[in-house]
Amino acid sequence: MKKGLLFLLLVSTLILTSCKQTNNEEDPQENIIDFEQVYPEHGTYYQIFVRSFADSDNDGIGDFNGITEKLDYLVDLGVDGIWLMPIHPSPSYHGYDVLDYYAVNEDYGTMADFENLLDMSEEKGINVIIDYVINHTSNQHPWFQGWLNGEEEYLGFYRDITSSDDRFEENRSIWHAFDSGQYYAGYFGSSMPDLNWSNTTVQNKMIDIAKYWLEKGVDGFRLDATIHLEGVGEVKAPTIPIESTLTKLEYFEFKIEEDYPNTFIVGEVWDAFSTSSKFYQAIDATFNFETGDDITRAINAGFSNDYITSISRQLNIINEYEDKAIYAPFLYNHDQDRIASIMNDRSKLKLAAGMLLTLPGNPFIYYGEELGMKGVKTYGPDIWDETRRLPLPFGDDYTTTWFEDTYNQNLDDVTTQLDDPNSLLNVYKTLLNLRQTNLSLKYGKFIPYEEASNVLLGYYRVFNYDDTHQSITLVLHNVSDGDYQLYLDNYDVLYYSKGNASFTNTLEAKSTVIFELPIEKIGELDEE
Ligand SMILES: [Ca+2]
Ligand SMILES: [Ca+2]
Ligand SMILES: [Ca+2]
Repeated sequence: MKKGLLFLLLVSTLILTSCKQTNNEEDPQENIIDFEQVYPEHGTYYQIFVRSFADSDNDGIGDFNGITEKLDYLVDLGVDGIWLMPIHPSPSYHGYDVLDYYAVNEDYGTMADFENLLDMSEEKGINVIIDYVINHTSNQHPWFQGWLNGEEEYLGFYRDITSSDDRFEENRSIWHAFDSGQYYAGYFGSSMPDLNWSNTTVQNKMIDIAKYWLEKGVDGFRLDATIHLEGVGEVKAPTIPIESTLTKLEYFEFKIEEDYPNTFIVGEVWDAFSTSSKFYQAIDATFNFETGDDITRAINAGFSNDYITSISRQLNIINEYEDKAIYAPFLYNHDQDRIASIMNDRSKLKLAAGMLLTLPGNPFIYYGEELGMKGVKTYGPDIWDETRRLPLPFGDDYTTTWFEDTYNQNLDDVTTQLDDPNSLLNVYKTLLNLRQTNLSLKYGKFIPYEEASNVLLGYYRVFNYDDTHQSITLVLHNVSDGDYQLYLDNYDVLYYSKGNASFTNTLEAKSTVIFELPIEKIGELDEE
């Protein structure tokens, strides 16, 4: 009896298996693959300054619950993840001088509020990465206070030298006096002492902190000031700062991924791409600080001789790191003037969005960019970058009031722009949602368009997974001030920045069009 039953079970299993195989052969696309599992670290990110984003309890300051209650705005916008600028207790408004890496800033809420934000984000399919200030602490951090007092536990946590030391002469301004004839390193000023990354206790402490937040459910980190870990003048010659930093970072990433695979780590290496790309040796991504200027220059000049070749060159460099490397373009961030202050023209801003959000990798959007928010540095005794980090105008009582905004009084708020089909916000929404549903735009290879010119910037995005899942798009930007006549096959228009219905083979001045191409075209382009 038992044998007979087993036989029957085996036969039915075989039948089921063969049915499945037959189906696959008939239609390979039936074989559904969850590409978010295949490429778990890919997606577009939205950078949030928590203090300025959304206020849930009407104290004027943005908070975790505000973000949680506005998650639907982000889901609707079509981003895949958020990067929260520093969330830890800090004596400053910006938080880049951390007092306690294991706690959250009470201005922003409680740990329970933060954990709830993580839970709700996961439920709604939004990844969360947090700013991790690894180069330095606050000078009020217990580690630094203990180190100053000469407590044994903190020996070697920071760097100290005497003026006779040759390191002091190399980069004099980063050394700050703390005792007669003794100095400590603080690249960003005396209130932010640099941790000594040559010290293995410090390295391990920083790895432990990362794991603490990963255990809570964050999906990764934006590493602050990554290039300064072993900065110039901070480490003694003949040590080469970048190589020394890369060794430390490689260990950091290795130890983290050992326990938490698929952690997304993106570093701030504010330098030319030729330098920042070296960090792909150690971490998943570094922000591309050239993208914003390249896009702005091409749009403002009305032409570019090298935009496409420069991106191709950059992608070739990082592709040497294979799957691990993720391109991370962005326009501008919290340390820079906002793009709407650089180009105050809706068509130009829509074109910039089209140029950014059709690039490979993980594009980052700075909160408010989707509205055309303005903001520039203010030169004053007390105010500096606050005016680049102003309250997001939601148009409801979530809008924060911690800082008076004199730059965006005439800007249409979120509520108004959502109702306006021609708004910049709706352009971001359309592009981001298209990118989420189109495999080529999200994951595809970047191949320059052969008919491109210095006013018609163009590229294909080609996705070919095992020859079973394929998609191909052609992206064209007219950066000039005149219309551009296209002579193309009757391709499907996926997106036109002037409104899909109005596209009639004329690509208007300062506009973007995206076509879906027939799969057969892949054979011609994807011949490697
Ligand atoms: Ca609040
Ligand atoms: Ca340093
Ligand atoms: Ca990773």
